[in-house]
Parts: sequence; structure tokens; C-alpha cells
Amino acid sequence: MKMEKNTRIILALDVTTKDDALRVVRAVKDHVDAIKINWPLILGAGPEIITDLSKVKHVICDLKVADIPNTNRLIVEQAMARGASAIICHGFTGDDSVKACVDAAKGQIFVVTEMSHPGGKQFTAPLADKLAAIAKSAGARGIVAPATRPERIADLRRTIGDLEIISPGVGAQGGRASDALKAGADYIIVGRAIYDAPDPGAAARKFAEETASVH
Ligand code: NUP
Repeated sequence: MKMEKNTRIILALDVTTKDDALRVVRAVKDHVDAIKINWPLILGAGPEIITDLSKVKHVICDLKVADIPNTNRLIVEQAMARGASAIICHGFTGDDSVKACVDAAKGQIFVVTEMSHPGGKQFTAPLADKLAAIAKSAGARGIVAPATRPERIADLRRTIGDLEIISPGVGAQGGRASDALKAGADYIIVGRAIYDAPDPGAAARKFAEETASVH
């Protein structure tokens, strides 16, 4: 399934049961372009959840794949076979490991650069430009860059040219959707601020109004 670019919101669906996942997706599906799932949901609901959700939306598996090339290839092949449209991998493992992911996903890979949490400044920030350069040279689809530090989104954009930027850290981590988009993100990633809201549908609609106001 192709990833739309309407609201430019990717839901980070870090709930841990299938029931919760389907309840949130039902409420927000008209306001988000894709669903990103991570280990909490895959371990809680089982990997079949990838296939279930892929019938509703483009699914990005945030597996943060970080191994030797052969193991990376095996992981990515399994996720793609279950219906993932794209996978997130780490870049610190080196260009051969990233290339193995890119080949196995036919290009549909996002590489983590500088991470959005405070600890992301420790090790990932000093390497972020190199990680972005690896994404570009390996033929990845894009990078993950922090909405909590929008100025870094703009810096990393200079390294990657027209690759896509998906940006977590909006809401619960303190970043703002409009700042991330203005800095050059293609999509924002929002988790707790939507799925933990008393009315996830209304919360997603509110973010969609904000993203619509940024051109
Ligand atoms: O640097 C990163 N920061 C980050 O928060 C890279 C990520 N992949 N994420 C993920 O984005 C994180 O694992 C979670 O799934 C989501 C953010 O969720 P929230 O802070 O909006 O709840």
C-alpha cells in the first residue's frame, strides 16, 4: 500500500494489545497517513499485527534493525513478507549492514540519525551527519530525525537532498508538529499525544489541523 501524503502524520502505535491497536486505528485512520509499529505492539500482539494493520494503512516497522548484514536481511525479509511497507534500521552498524536492509526492502528503509530523546545527544548527535550520509549512499528512502531539535532536521536535510524525513518527538517529548515541518520534515510521528489522549480521534484531528496550516 502506498504511503499517502495528506495529513503528513504517522501514528506511532505503541500500545500492547491488538484490541487497543484496532480501537485507536479505527478512531484516527482518517487523520493519519501511515502507522508506525514498534516492538511493544509486535511483541504484545504478535507479528500478525503487521499484516492486520497493513490492510488498513501503510505500516512502517520501527524494528531499529542493527545487526550484521545477513541477520539484517533476514529480519527485513520477514517483516516485508508480513506486509510492512517500510522498515526503520540503525546506521551505526555501517554501510554494509544498511545496504543489506535496503536491498531486502527494495529501498523502503528509513535510517535513524540523531535520536529525539535527551540521551540522543550523547552518541547519535555527533554521528548524525555521517548516519544520514550512509542512508543516502545506501539508497534508503529516508531518515528519522528529531522534532525535538528542528534545527537538526534542517541540517540533515542538506546532507540527504530529496530523501524523506520522518520526525518523532512531537507531543509527549516536547516537539511541535509545525516546527518540524517548517524545518523540512516530510512527516511527523506522533505516539502518546494521540493514542493516550482521552479521545484519540479528536487529538489526531487537532494535529491534522496544525499540519494543514504549514505549507
Ligand atoms: O529518535 C527517535 N525517537 C523516537 O521517539 C526514533 C524513534 N523511532 N522514535 C520512536 O517514535 C519511538 O520509539 C516511539 O515509537 C515514537 C515516539 O512516540 P511518542 O514519544 O510520540 O509517544
